[in-house]
Amino acid sequence: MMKHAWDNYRQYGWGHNELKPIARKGHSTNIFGNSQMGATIVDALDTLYIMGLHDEFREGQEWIDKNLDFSVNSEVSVFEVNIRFIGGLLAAYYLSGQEVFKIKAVQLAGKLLPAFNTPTGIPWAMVNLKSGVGRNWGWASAGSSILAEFGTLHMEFVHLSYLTGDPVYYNKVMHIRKLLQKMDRPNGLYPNYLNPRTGRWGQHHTSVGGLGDSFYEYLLKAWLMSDKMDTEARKMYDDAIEAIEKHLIRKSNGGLTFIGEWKNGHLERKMGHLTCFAGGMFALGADGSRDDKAGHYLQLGAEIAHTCHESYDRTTLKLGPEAFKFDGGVEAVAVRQNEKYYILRPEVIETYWYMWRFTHDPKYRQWGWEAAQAIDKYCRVSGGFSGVKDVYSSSPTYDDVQQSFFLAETLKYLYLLFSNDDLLPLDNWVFNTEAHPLPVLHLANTTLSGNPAYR
Ligand code: DMJ
Repeated sequence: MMKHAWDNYRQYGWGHNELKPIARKGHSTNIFGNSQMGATIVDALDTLYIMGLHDEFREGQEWIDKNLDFSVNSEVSVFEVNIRFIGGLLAAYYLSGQEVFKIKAVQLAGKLLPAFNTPTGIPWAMVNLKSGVGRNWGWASAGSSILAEFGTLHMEFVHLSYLTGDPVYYNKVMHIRKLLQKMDRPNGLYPNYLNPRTGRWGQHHTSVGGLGDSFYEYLLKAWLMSDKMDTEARKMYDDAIEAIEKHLIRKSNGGLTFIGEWKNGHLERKMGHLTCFAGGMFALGADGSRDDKAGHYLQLGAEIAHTCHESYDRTTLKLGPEAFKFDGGVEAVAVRQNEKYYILRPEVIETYWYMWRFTHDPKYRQWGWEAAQAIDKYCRVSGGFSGVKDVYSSSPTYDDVQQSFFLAETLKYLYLLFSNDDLLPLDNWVFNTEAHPLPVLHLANTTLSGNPAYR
């Protein structure tokens, strides 16, 4: 599947950000501005490496060396460029030892820094790579920045300081953390929107899915990647998860555990495909949890994995919808037409993989295999892999996009699910939110905040 996705991108979309596998041409979305930065190449590199596809890896490396240029007049998403490009380049560097990836990651990070020039230091969602001018998405509440965007920079930025000896990156993300720590949180929950001019929350919507998700993930992973030294991050994670469990996690009438969303003063009993990553997060955070509740969090992870599997199993294609409800007799099923699509997302398989690593219960491999077969049957087209618009329809129509995260995440997690645990052991590697593995840093005797001589 990886070969099919890569070869077709190589043939029809090379250098573009993504591939349209049916039209057989390049594709891009507004997260990459009008740039042609080879997002699929950068996102796929470490997967190619891990799978032993070394010729393909070298092709990608050559393209990056010769063509990847960040001085383009293009307005890109700071978050997406960070998780896909900086995360992808850093992982490729750590795995292969090739300097070019580190050099490019640092160049690109320099281009993102102007986004932090706001009255509060909370970055804009978008920045023009040439002019450095930043702004926020027009649709975000009251000109706000998004929690899952400005809160998902920590891992990559700490690694950048570690690798360069320049504390600037570390200082930027620690400033965000300090600011968040000082703020009041309604019911202990973090709202999704924060205004970077005033430092005040926008609408009090809270989500463990889109707009919130990877902020929580990075609190846990900040602790893990610091070799468990960053106890401040662990505490923030524990506090947040306790509030989430109290206010957002419920059991449906049919006994399915789900994570709802807080909106306009009430709990919306709807869960997104994106939210399904949380099963893996709970399992990953079980060890080291407060009050020795490891068993509880592993169980919660298993329950979320089960619910998300049900969301796949209750469809015609055996692929999960974008969002599903637990309301009025409906359980784990999408209701609105515009929530029935599957765009090659990884979160459910990601959770299967973490659950597999922590329990070795064979059902997770079985569920992963079901998903792999369904993707191969319904999303494979002759020019690559495409998302489908309705997982309940027996004659699906395609969206004609091969997302870069399909190669970065979905196929990587599937491959890892059927590999031995000594391939990227979780004691040594922490995966960023785009599934790019970064090594645990042993920083006990060093400081990242002003001592440039630590490496
Ligand atoms: C990926 O880019 C990342 O996993 C991100 O955290 C959420 N969305 C997509 C995949 O669905």
